[in-house]
Amino acid sequence: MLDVIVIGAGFSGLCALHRLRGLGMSALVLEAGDGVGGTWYWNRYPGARCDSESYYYSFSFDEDLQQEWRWSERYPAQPEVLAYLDHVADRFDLRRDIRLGTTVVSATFDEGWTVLTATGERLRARFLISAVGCLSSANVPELPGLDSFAGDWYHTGRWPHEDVDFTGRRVGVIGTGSTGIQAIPVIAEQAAHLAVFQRTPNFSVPARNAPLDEEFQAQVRAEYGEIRALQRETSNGHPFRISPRNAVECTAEERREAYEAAWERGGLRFRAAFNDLLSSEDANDTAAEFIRGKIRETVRDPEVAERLLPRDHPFAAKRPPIDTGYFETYNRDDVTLVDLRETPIVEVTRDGLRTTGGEHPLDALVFATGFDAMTGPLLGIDVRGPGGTLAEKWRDGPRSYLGLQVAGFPNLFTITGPGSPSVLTNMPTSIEQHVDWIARCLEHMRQNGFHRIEATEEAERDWGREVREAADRTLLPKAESSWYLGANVPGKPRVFMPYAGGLAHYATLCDRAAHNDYEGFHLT
Ligand code: N01
Repeated sequence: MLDVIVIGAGFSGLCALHRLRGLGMSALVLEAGDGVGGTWYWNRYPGARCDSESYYYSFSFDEDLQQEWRWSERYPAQPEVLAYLDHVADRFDLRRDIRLGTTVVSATFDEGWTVLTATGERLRARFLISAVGCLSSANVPELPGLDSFAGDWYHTGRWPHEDVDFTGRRVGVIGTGSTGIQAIPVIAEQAAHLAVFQRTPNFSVPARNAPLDEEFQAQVRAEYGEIRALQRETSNGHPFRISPRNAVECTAEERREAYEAAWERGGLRFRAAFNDLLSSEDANDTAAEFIRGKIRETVRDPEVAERLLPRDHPFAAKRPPIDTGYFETYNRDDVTLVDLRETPIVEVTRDGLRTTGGEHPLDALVFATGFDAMTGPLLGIDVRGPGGTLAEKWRDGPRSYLGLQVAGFPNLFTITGPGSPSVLTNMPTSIEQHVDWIARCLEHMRQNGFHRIEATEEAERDWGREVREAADRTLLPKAESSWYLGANVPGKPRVFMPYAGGLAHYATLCDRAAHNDYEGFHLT
């Protein structure tokens, strides 16, 4: 029997394998894809790029790695992140314990975990670590008639490996989340005509991507110690602090100056312009109105601009996209915005997409429609504890203790599971924090002769309340169509899934539980 089976070979699985090896444990990683990289293996859509900046969207666990790796741009494009993860797999000789092309079908606990793969193989391990990611289960809406479509259709999260050439073709994109907003300007460059099918207008801030010069890279290398420390001290794992100023206490002129500066700097840091943007509706309104003003200034046709204005959710209550030329794309003659609130989709036809406003002829259709987030990847596996299945347990929404363990599922750890800060943070920072905690826990168990660890029902209940209360202290639950709440998947329970209390505070709580003899966990 192995010590550990890890499911998934993205950032989480690679990090976990390296760390477990360091403990002298036998570990095997099972990966459904034919390569490592997880999200960065699957998401090959045009324009796919990371919204965190390259120098900190990376591992901190190895000083030589961070000193030697060179990023070429402020935001790394998908091939560059994938090359980085391939490099990590080679550099630390991880591949010999990774099985590619291996889909896990079920995992059953019986004094250890038995994992069944799609090829019928059974593997046994004392511990199971889920490294399946938060956004890996593609959400393709069930549109009537899709089977009859004569053109090609794609989901951005399952993009083909060979080049998709849209030259001379009429393309439709459904979805204007972070993915759609990245893909739309790039597809528009290629396609003969692009129709964007928008259900909810979104806020977006310019990314301001640029090549990285050697001077900046040298400075980052010299300061990596401080940069990594800062990432661990902040609420979202980014190496910048949120301004201490409150928008509501500033004059209109002071706010305008701060927003203009943040707009010019670009990127996710825009939301750090003031301290109260996610806690005060009045403050948030000022940021939202500033961005709406930018959209009006950018989009030449006032009617199109009006349709692009987000009004139904506070800024950053949904994960805010960042873009390169997104709103400018609507100034092109070969791009049409279709407002699905005015004219909802009726069906896919042989030749295109029919809304209540008429038929849009298409040669290709791109679903940028997101994911069954946070719970979808794990519930895609039939996980069975001694008392029942995870699907039954999570029927009304996910429950966990610290997003690390689920009561009733001994020796199962979930890296960036629901109930942890995960998707509200820079993911590699959260992943390293979880892997470190799990590794220290396993070491503690070995040293003290424990074989089994399980979160208690009581700790799980209390943590569930804390997750709800932390969200309610913010404006995040006010975005009713957000995937944070599961709202994008029909029939999914509406539960705010990530922990909104901040990564630094959360890490303190995890450390405190460990320090207090793994309070909230039952060890035997
Ligand atoms: O998915 P989304 P995404 N009919 O769920 C629409 C991360 N990410 O892939 O808002 C019509 O945000 C839906 O409309 P609505 C990042 O965390 C990271 O864009 O539900 N439309 C929405 O517009 C991000 O948040 C990077 O009304 C339908 C869109 O599809 C997360 O991934 C880059 C529909 C889906 O937006 C998910 O982003 C890209 C339907 N039936 C993404 N169903 C990085 O840089 C859905 N929509 C790391």
